[in-house]
Amino acid sequence: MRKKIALIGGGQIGQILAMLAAQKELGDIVILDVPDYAKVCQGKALDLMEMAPHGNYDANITATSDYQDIAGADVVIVTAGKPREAGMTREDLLNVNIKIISEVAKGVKQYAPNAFCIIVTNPLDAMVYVFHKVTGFPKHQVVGMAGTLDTARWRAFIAMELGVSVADVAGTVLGGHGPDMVPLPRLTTIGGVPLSEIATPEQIEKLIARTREAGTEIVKLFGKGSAFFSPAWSAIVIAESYLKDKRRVLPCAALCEGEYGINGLFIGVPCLISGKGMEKIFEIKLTDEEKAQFEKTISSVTKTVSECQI
Ligand code: TXD
Repeated sequence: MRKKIALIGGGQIGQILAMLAAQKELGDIVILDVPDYAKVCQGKALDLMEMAPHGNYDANITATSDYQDIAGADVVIVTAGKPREAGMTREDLLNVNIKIISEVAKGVKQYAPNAFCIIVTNPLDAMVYVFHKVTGFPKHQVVGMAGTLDTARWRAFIAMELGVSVADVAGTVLGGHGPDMVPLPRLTTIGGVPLSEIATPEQIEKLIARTREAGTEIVKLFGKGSAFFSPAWSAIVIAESYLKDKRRVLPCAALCEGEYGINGLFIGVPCLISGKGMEKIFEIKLTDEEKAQFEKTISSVTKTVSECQI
């Protein structure tokens, strides 16, 4: 019996999610979108079915606007919401996306109460908080996808800057999905060699700045809409770890209840993603400087969450 993956939102990221989940044969896929867009999503689903012979994957891919069709989903990935336009901050999306995420949360709670849920919609740290609040799901069942994207960007920029393979760049980014996220150069290595022994302090500062502004850099190039290839793959990495019990340790927005001295906030931290969902949060012993940066991102997320009227 194949697993079932529900993609709530079949737009830019949703369509790539569907393609990647199919190519990886993670399960059958149901794309859910608003009635006005459901037919387009049905076209995308059919198009992906017609790609299967070349892609050599077996998956039943459908689209709907009826939550009954996501019944029993094992994984739910939520991209429903408005993306940024040039000049907008992620927080500018707060009020419009709170309404959408609250509606989505009610539908998921009713029809897929046991699903492992990966929230993508921005402002991410607030939207995963809202989804968790409205569903009342246990914390192991809900994560936000941002850190896996921010970490991929951090690693990609380092590889581009230093002319090395991305495969050998290891590191992580903590905190909120915003301009005060916390890349950790101290814990970043290239083939085991500490970043600080290969890159100059100026290069490291440039890499941190570019990672923090990576989303905005793409929004500016697009003018309307935001990144979709890298966010899609970053969400699939989490879904795959859950579905295959790969036990990856990935930076996700998880509900901290005491970890890092935080209580009741979703924030980007290293998480063990297993067949049980978000099984465990790993704490890193941060230096005083890293702690100060982490405090800054926590206060930004706290401020955005405090503005969520649900
Ligand atoms: O790292 C991250 N978390 C971010 C997330 C990285 C990039 C993009 N980030 C955010 O994801 C972005 O700011 C948006 O809030 C979401 C989705 O971005 P995407 O680029 O996929 O936006 P689209 O193409 O507008 O797709 C959104 C879809 C679209 O098809 C709408 O019709 C649908 O969401 N939508 C809904 N579906 C179901 N139910 C409701 N109520 C609904 N409202 C809109």
